[in-house]
Amino acid sequence: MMTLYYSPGTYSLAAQIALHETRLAFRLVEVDLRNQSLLDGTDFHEINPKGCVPLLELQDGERISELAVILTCIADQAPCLELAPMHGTLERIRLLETLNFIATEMHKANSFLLSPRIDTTTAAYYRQWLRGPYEWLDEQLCRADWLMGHHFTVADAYAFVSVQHAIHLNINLSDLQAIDRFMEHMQRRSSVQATACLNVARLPDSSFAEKAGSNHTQRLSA
Ligand SMILES: N[C@@H](CCC(=O)N[C@@H](CS)C(=O)NCC(=O)O)C(=O)O
Repeated sequence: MMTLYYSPGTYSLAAQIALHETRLAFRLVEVDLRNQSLLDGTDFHEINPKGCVPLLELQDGERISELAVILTCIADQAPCLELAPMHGTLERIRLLETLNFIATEMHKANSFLLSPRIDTTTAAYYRQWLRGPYEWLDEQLCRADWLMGHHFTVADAYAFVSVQHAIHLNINLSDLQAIDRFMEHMQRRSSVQATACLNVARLPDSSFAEKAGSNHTQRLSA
């Protein structure tokens, strides 16, 4: 059975959604990121020297880090479901391109905004800068229901959690209607409902994330 090391309210939710999509059995192990330990006191650094979640442990004990890679790996566990296009196809390359974009342009920049050490000017700059990647996301979603076209893939799970974080961090997405529609589609998927990730209150605390009462936020916390 696969094991996912995760922390509530982090991007590891995307890996949980993808695991639910495969309908394969998996085990969740919670990590206390602040103390860098498991709940039983085990030092998390011994499991993942990077100290980051998510971390996926395969049935044979191999451990995989980096969410974009974890998502691809999860999709490959259930190839018949086409959560990722087949190896050797241009569609596969397009998926990797998209996962990498979310990882480097959205996920990382969102992480900076969660730091209590970021000053208000830099935070405002990041909030403004992050509009670019989310406008790109909106343009992609104007063309089709799902990020890679007419079929759900693991990129949608990553994008969904990225939008949740952006809303929590008070990045203004209210005019991006394709994203709005996409979030509604995602929330209807049983994999998303199974993760209980609709509870925005479980997102990490941030000194800069104002608890905005936007439509998005209300829907996410419903
Ligand atoms: N490069 C990693 C980054 C993962 C990451 O930033 N994880 C955050 C939670 S979303 C984390 O574990 N942060 C460690 C900490 O806050 O101490 C990936 O893409 O998976």
